[in-house]
Amino acid sequence: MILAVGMLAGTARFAPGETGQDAWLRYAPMGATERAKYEALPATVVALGDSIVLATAEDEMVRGVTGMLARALRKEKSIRGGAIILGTLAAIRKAAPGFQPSFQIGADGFLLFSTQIHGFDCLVVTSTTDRGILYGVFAVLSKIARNENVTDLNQVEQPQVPVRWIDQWDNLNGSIERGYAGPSIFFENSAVRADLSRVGQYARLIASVGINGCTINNVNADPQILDDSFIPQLARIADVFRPWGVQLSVSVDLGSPKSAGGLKTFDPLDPRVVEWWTEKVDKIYRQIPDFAGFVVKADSEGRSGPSSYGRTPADAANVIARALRPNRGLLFYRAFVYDHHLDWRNLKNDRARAAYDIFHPLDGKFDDNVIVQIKYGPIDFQAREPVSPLFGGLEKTNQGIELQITQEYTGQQRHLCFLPPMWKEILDFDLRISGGNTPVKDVVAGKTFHRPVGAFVGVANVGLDANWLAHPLAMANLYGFGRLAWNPNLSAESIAEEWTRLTFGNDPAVVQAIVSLQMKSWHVYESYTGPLGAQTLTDILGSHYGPGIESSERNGWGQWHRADSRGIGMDRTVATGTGFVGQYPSAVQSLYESTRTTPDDLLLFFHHVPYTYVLGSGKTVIQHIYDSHYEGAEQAEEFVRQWKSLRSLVDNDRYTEVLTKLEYQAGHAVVWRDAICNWFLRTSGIADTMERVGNHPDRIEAEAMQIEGFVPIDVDPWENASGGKAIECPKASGCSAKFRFERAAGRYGMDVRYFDQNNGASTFRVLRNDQPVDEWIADDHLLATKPGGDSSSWHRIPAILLHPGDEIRIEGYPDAQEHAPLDYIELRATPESR
Ligand code: GCV
Repeated sequence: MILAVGMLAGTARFAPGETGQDAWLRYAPMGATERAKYEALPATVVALGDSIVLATAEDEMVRGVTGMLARALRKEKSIRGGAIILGTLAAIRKAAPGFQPSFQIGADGFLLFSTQIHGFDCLVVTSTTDRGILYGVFAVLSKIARNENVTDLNQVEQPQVPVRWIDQWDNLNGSIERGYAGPSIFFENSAVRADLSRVGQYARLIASVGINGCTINNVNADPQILDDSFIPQLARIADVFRPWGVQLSVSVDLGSPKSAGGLKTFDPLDPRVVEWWTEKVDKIYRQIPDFAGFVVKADSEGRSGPSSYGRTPADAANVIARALRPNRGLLFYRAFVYDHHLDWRNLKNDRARAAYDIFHPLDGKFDDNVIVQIKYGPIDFQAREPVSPLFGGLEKTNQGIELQITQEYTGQQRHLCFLPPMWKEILDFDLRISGGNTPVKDVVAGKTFHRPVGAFVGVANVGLDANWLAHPLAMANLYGFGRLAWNPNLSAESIAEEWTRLTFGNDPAVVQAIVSLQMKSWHVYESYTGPLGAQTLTDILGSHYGPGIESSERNGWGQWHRADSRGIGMDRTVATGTGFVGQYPSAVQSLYESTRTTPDDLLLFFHHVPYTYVLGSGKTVIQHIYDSHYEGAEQAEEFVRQWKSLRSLVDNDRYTEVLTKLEYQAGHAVVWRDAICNWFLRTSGIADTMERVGNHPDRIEAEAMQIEGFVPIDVDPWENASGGKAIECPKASGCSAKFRFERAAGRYGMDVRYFDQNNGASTFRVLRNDQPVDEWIADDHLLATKPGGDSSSWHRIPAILLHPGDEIRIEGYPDAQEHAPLDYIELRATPESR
């Protein structure tokens, strides 16, 4: 009873049913003490102008103040008392001629200024543009939500990067490539959705962190997006974006003039193709006057491209860019161009070289409204990669950095992986171009080479799920991307703290615990999925999710780690390897050319070494692989304990959702740990000095139990099931597997490891001496149709009292194509039983 009262007291501070839909813009009501700080805040808001963006800013101010401070904020047309004043510098000077702030504010920047106007105390939110004012309003409301002071303000904020876009990889049929949170908010059934309310909410969210453009469709673009009949539909989305200052852009397929336009060619230099693009772009601007531009993926992963006609990416980009230029549209050309049919037998081949080899020789050949969009690393959004050398190889070309918010290779929003710490390492990395201080963040902001534009692009892939990204804590990545695009000098920790306060409130215990979880999460994820720069050792041919160590080898995709019985890693040195290291400026080359100076966490990206190679840490490579995977899995388990400390401090909905995800993650970390450790043990033949790998004294393999109806199966690849085997039940009436408990009497935690496919929902039951203990249905939506590393899951029974001789029976009842596959159970002695 006491517990129940405590729980109520804890949850009462949250709105019932926190779905996460409002994300960091909840504007949750404050307690009286927090509210007191804002007593002097004016009770009216005056918007000096009538643009649609200014009206949005005014409405947002009212929404935030009424939501958080439980009091009205009156809209007035003129300054007749103390007021929050929203207006451009020009409008404010007109209304209050004496107003002369001594700051320069550039595009999208804003000034928050407490001052007297006509003798009244006012809070001025101003900019040179209405969009800047909207950003200023969000900044004021963020301060209030974080319980910061908003009196005596005198603060200028200027974005460091002019172009801050989100890319979505939504398909017109409503699915999302590498999207993990439900269907598209933009499309369904080959059309723009009738109901665009989620699009409006999304525009509000991204605008609040300063995003000014959004590309709504997959870079693997469907040419239908440019159909004349589709343009009015795109215009509907642009209309929904516009009040939030977000400009619409789309991805286009370079083959469109031929595949959709009926021409016999899509050769970018053919005059008919030039004309086709010009007319198409004109049609778009007639209906969407603030259209932002296009994104192009070409000559990559099967997409058509200029190489079909012997033309270069610059030829292709410029033709479209020239059509966009009269309306100030931008053309993003992705540098993610590579051959995925490389000969893996040739040790000099290297996919990592591709972007630099192709784009560096074209430096200076791109028009000024082209931005070359470069993934942060030379491969593909791995949990650890060095920065792309192309950032240092384009001095006369606009560049943008592409970061991935959707966690394609970093746990797909089932694993917690807060990415700003990784992005910070990339952004802060000093390329030392010509020996200078040239961090990536300055290069991509356009500062280093004095370019007219620079850009940040984040691939977000939010979906219709109420909380946008499926994992309540994953939204910190979307927030963090926006904040870093605005100001790459912010620290990851300060971003985590801001986000947590806005999303979960200001309770210090909550803030401390969530920030700590977030800040550890990337390293933890990396440590159990393939450290030392070997890349994420996942199934690169399929889901990019569970372990798939050999999937990267012996094929043309070029994500090789080249592990064999003697050693591991790609030799990318100039002296003996692929020469990739030579693409960096000379100071960085000398860092990576030698094993001695390469940091441990990138060693295997740059060098092939024997397993016995001794790292800077003093450990051998093989022992590091074992240790880091065990430590990572332990820390994932620790995340569960840490989260549980917030039981009464976080609303029940989000508490439960996060707990379920973290418990699953802790289980999947064990799958990763065992797969990688067992594979390397078998491949290298070198034992774990701590004798953990391959030894599981608490584990009872399903295939070793006494089975009735179940049949043993081999799991492929073998390392993704314990002992390489599992059991399945082909009988509709159900099967059982049992064993006798022979250890000391006591309470034991029982983990049942089973496979949860998405083509059925089997039922499992656990019985002790014929008495039911637990029952569950395997109905998670994991991306797998067979037993393996993607579908492996666990069910935890916290404490079961056992005596020697007890019979434990697991019953499995298949459903559809899922045959109640079972791997093992593990009995963990609880503290009482020891
Ligand atoms: C949209 C990786 C992903 C693809 C993605 C591609 C890209 O290969 O797995 O899904 O395609 O990158 O960025 O173009």
